[in-house]
This record gives sequence, C-alpha cells and structure tokens, in this order.
Amino acid sequence: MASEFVKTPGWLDWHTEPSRPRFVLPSGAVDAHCHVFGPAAEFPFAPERKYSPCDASKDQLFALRDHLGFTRNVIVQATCHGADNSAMVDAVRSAGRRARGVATVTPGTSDDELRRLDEAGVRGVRFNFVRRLVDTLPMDGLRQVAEQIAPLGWHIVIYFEAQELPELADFFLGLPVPLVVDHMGRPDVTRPVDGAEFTGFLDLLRARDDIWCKVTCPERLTVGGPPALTGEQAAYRDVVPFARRVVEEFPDRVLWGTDWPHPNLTDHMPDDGLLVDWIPSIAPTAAEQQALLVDNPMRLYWPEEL
Ligand code: 0GY
Repeated sequence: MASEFVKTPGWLDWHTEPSRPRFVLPSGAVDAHCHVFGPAAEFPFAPERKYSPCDASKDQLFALRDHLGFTRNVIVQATCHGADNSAMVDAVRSAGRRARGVATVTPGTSDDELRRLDEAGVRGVRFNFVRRLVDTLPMDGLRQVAEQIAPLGWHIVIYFEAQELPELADFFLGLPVPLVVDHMGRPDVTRPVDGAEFTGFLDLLRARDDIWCKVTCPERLTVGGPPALTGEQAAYRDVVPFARRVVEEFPDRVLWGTDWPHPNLTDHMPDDGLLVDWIPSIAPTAAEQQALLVDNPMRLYWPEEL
C-alpha cells in the first residue's frame, strides 16, 4: 500500500542517527513544533497534497524526543495529510498527556468534531498561507473557523512567508484568539535584522500581547548553510540575530521545536542534536531557556498542569 506513494523527487529523509546534544535541555522541555507523516500504509496522504514525504511515525518521533531529552511534543498537522487529522490525533492520543496537537480544520467542521479533537489533545488549528504547500484559502471561511474555536480556548498557528505579511497583517490582528507564528514569519536573513521587513514582523508581535512566536527552523532559513559538523553552538549563524532579537524582546512569548521530520528540505537534512545545540546561541541565559523550552509551551498547551 505504501508503494502507492512515490516520494517527491529530491526529497531528503530525516536523519536516522542524530547526535546526542551537548546542550542539556531543562527538565520538562517541550518540542513545540514537529510532525508525523503516515505511515502511509495506515494513514494515507491526502489526494490534494503538494508533496509526498517519507514515512515518519509516532514511534520514531517519540524515540527522537527521548534521545534529545525532551519530555513533550506539540504535533502540528502536516499539509501532506490535508484536513484528515487521523495520523496526528493517533500520535497525540498514544503519547498520553505528553503531546498536544494542532489540527487543520476546514469551514463547516461540526462542533462535535471539534470537541472530539479537543478531547484527544488538540489545542489549536493551523492557517497556512505558504503557496507551495496549500491552495488559496477563503478568508471568510478562516474567520468562521476562528470564531468557532474561540470558546474551546484554542489558538491559531499561522504560517506565512515574510513578503506576504503586509497583505495579511490586518486579517491576523482581527482574529479573536491567540496567534502563534511559525518560524518567525520566515524572514529573509540576508536582509538586516533592523531593516523594514523584520521590523514589520516585530511590529506584528508588538500589536497584541497574545501573539507568540516560534524561533524555529534555522535549517530552513539559513542562507549560509549548515554548520561544519563540529557541534558548536553557533551553527546557523545567519539566523541567530533574528531569533535572538525575538527572544530578547518577547521572552515570555517564544517557543522552540525541531520541525522533525523536516519536510521539503532539499539542500541538507539537519542533525537534530545540532539543532538543539543551536538553542543557547539564541537563548543564552538559564532563565531564557527555561521560558522558551518549558514555561511558555506549558502555559500555552498544558495550563492545567501549572
Ligand atoms: C514546517 C514547514 C513546511 C511544511 C509544512 O505542513 C507542512 O507541510 O509545515 C515547509 O515546507 O516549509 O513547518 O514543517
């Protein structure tokens, strides 16, 4: 059955032997952005998907969690599964209280279905505006979904590229629930951190005090490329000033995750251990690390455990 899905040409599979990080994560750390793919034989990919990945199962994700030293995961529905949240929900349920989920929800989804997702551990929906990943979304429908999830106390994860922000900002600011921005709004890191593009992004975070930011995906944003495999903390140097700026200004609204299994990378596949070793370069103090990796994600995804 899996052979029905032919991987996208050039697709890089996830790293099977990541190093053990030198940076020891604080106790209770959360990997707040990761995915599962399939396995396709059990959870087929969506017909409307824009890419066909390799399998990346819940058990493989949990093994990585333990290897890196994380305690919990936030599993974000990947676009290759469309709005069929079964693989993600199965993974979240299997992890017990150690995972939460972010779903894809289409307009017209029933309140009963949302309650079922909530009971399974879903705490948010993702609105994706990255054109290579999804078809254009009807804004009215998204607004409807936002209003429908508000009573559940969920939030919306937004994924967009920096050049799209000026057009989307007013829509985002009008949404009635907290927002979580993926990958710092995907800045062009060849531009100055003090330039108009990234200042516009920081202004979005400044506009409301319930907008959170994932300081994630240096491997996706870097232009300089991967580090030499030395394990040094300052890998992905060109992304550091951007993430550092966000952590400094919004220490209580930042999250971090691996983005395992790293969809759609074509240049290099990161060693997840080295990604963890990148964290101290963007959050150098113990207080910043505790907020980024434990306190913030716990407040957003496990408030009942605080
Ligand atoms: C990410 C980034 C990407 C893909 C997806 O759901 C997805 O397919 O999120 C991407 O290709 O940039 O966050 O995993």
